[in-house]
Amino acid sequence: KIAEKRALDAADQEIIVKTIEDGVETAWDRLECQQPQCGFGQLGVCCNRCTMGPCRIEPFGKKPDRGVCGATADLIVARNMLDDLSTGAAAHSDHGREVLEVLLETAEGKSQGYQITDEEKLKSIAEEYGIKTEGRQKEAVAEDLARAMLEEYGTLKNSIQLVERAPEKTKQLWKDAGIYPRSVDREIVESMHRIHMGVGADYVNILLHAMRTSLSDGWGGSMMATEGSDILFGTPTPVTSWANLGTLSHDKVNVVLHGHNPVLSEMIVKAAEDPELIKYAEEMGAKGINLVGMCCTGNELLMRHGIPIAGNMLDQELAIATGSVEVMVIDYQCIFPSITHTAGCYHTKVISTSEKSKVQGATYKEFHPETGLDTAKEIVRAAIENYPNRNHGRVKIPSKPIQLMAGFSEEAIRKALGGTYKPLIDAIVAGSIKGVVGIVGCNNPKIRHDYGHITLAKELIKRDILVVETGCAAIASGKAGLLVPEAADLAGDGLKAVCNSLGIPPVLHMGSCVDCSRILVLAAHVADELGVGIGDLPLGGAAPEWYSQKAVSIGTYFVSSGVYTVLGIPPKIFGSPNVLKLLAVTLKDVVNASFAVEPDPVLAADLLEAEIERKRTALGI
Ligand code: BF8
Repeated sequence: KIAEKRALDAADQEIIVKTIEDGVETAWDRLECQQPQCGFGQLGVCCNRCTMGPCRIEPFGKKPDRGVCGATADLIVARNMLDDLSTGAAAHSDHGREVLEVLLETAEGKSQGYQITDEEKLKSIAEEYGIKTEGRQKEAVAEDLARAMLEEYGTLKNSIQLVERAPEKTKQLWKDAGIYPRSVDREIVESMHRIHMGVGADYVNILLHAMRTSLSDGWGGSMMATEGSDILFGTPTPVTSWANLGTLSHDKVNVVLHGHNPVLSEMIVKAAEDPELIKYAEEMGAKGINLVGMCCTGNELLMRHGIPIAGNMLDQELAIATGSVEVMVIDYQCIFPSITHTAGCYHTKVISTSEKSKVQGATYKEFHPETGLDTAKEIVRAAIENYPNRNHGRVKIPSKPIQLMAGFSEEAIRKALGGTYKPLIDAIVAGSIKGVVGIVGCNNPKIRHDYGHITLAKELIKRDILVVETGCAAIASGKAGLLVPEAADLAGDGLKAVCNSLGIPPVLHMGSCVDCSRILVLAAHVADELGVGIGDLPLGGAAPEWYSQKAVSIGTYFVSSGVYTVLGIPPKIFGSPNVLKLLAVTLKDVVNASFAVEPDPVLAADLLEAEIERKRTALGI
């Protein structure tokens, strides 16, 4: 019963029961211990920014109505939101920077194990940047491009090249609103400045800067992470694989790759193919090495190599609780600080690899691109050596992994459509596809694991709305069997016919969370073909189970780009009716899109469908 309440997926439920039997604490237990959670915090009206505080505002119109410095609820809520959003934008963008640093080192011949895989993409992006490509070695072009992209982080030219990809009408809206992003780092640093006590005191101005910062993430840092990764590791093409905790193996060495940056996990994939290490695994009594992904680094590997994915954010503790994981390798983001505590209940070793993300109790193997492959081999070796410590009597692995299809990069979708978006546009005009919704974001123990994602996705495809997904939402759909062409049977007649004719699922896995940038590029291409702005298209966004600061940034750059976005978890803004009104209503006049909050995924589908119909009517279709 408890397991069913906590998670939708049968494989997850099986292991939740095991955590209870084994006495292993999970996020669901910790959420229970936190009840009741602080109401001031939930409303966003507490401020802990300076030592005159902490302060909190009485949310029902009584005193205190100002902090010691005089900040109102509006200002406190807006500042807190900008703080969260900038943290998220920084996480995405710093990940992008690391990818570009590896691209640069690879171009200079200084990295170990990396190569430039997608020359076509290298060339086309270099051309966007005005870098000469003809007659030049790919390494020389890559070096110039990596430097040009890294320069975008602190550029003095007050614009980011990739932002140019946005449709003219959309960019004009940003210019008119004064939110055109200038550089990646600058917007984040300026956010930190603006939220310092005694700087920004106008909540509207704070929120406009939040929009600008989010755009520097979506069309800047995140997009650079995606493009840099594609150049280094290949642009994804459709691939089939498997999902859920059943991807763990009873008789092979299990290595779970958890985190976000593919620069580490790609090397582990190479290391695990080393015949010497495979032989070593056999000598240690295993039948081989089994790599599985988790969260977004798992998505990166799934998209490019078809590496099976064990689960999304709330599966990290469950994977360990199967008792079958020799090593969980982590880089950064979305890793529970208690992961080593969980691992301590079994034989699992947690190996942390990033100087930015050390975890107490983990084995630390600092990862550098110059020695990338050697370090990756050391990690795989450590996993193999831990295999004899597995207590097979304590192992429980769900029996049935679910098949899925992933790899739908923007380029792959365009190719599946025959090289242009015209067939998609025709289908939308004809009404066989009403519109497209991006379901993105996390898990959150406040919502039954995957219930929000799956219920919403099913509702939308039933209504002939094509769904594109990234992050933990996409993994949820993989576990639920929505990422296979046969899932088109669950779609409305129009969408079903389109999926069947193209041989694609009705829910398309577009990648990791930084790959939400792929959704932006797709939207920009469609808008350009029609000569409109993104805000004119019948699109929607949703984050039914979001938890992270990164999701605040994604949601805001979706809305700022013109995509109406429904959140399943209330953001911490309800203590300020003015902020609420600005985000849910006023923004429509600024960027032709706004936020909505709707915890019930069926009602969320109603909202998204209604918005899509409104946009269709405005387009005259
Ligand atoms: O970057 S969806 S829980 S894993 S934050 Fe984290 Fe959320 Fe998952 Fe990927 Ni994105």
